[in-house]
Amino acid sequence: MTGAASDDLRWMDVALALGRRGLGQTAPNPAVGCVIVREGRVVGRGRTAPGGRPHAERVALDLAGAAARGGTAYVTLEPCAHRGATAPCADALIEAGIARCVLALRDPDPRVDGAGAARMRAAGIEVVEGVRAGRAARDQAGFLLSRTEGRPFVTLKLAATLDGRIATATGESRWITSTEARRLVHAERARHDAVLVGAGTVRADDPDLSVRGFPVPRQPVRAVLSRRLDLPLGRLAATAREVPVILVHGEGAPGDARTAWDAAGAERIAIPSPRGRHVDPAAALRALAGRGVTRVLCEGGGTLAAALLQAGLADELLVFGAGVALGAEGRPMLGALGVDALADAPRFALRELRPVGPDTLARWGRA
Ligand code: AOF
Ligand code: ZN
Repeated sequence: MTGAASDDLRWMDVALALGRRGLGQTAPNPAVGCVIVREGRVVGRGRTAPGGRPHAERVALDLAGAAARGGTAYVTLEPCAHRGATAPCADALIEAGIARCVLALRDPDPRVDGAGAARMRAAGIEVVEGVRAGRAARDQAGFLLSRTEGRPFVTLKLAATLDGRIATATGESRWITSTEARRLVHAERARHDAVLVGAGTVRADDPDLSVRGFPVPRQPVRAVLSRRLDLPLGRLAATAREVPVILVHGEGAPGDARTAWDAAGAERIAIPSPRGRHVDPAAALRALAGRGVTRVLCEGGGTLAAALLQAGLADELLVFGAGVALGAEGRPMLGALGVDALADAPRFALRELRPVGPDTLARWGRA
């Protein structure tokens, strides 16, 4: 590998690390990172601001000022070519006198889609594309999926005993995993745009689903799937005006439940749910994407988790394991999957395995 190429990889890694810090904060916009380097020195750096604007390049250019002239900009996504509230980033880079632009991914947004790179080339900037494209695509999978497939990236969180149980036969489940594991769940919530649960979890746990324990610029939306909207007005209703609650329910949900949740300040999306007992998770995810959600952390319960797995909608699994055994009488972490042949079983590849306090955390990606 040439010196220049290895420098490009190194600086792109810095830009990627910066961009990742914005995950969960920028939707519906992507979490982009940008580093501006001149003569081997960083003169500007930035990431997409919470809320999605200003864009990463704007932040980095403002920091660099005149020092950007003649420099190289490393950007994890193609700079935009469309006029939003401010001038397009491609134009801003040209104006600042950037000599070279290294980017990881093309922006699939139809307003950009190659136009940012083309505009910079036409202005005489040397543009290098595809550097660390794989890593960038993994980091920005939520934005890419929402633009290309109209659905968010889905992380499925599971926490279970050695034998895959989540509660005793009597339903006792607090606390199987450690405080360390639970703290990590809050950090994961902060990296997603929405936390999603099924109606059964709301009925059983009356969860709050917000990020607690450290400050976040933006709390994730709390989303619940409930065909009949037969949910107790607990913690979610009490706090719906502070942190958004979106209820995705069937068109047949009764009027009094709708009125009660509307009065609490929750948002509702009614979708057709003709077959079966549950809201179709694919339709629900599309509805959430339509509300600007690009990354979803599903925290259960077992029925929704199984439905997502069955529909091939779980992109990443986050499995916490506790050193506890509950045996066959314990409640299983997944509902029925309808798998007869091993060849039909959902399969994942291990991405990360580490201890978290006395527990383990395994991160699994698509095989
Ligand atoms: C960039 N740098 O940091 C981000 C970009 O609504 P707007 O005007 O903010 O534009 C949103 C679009 O801009 C979004 O769909 C994506 O294509 C791009 N996001 N582009 O150059 C950034 N966040
Ligand atoms: Zn931009």
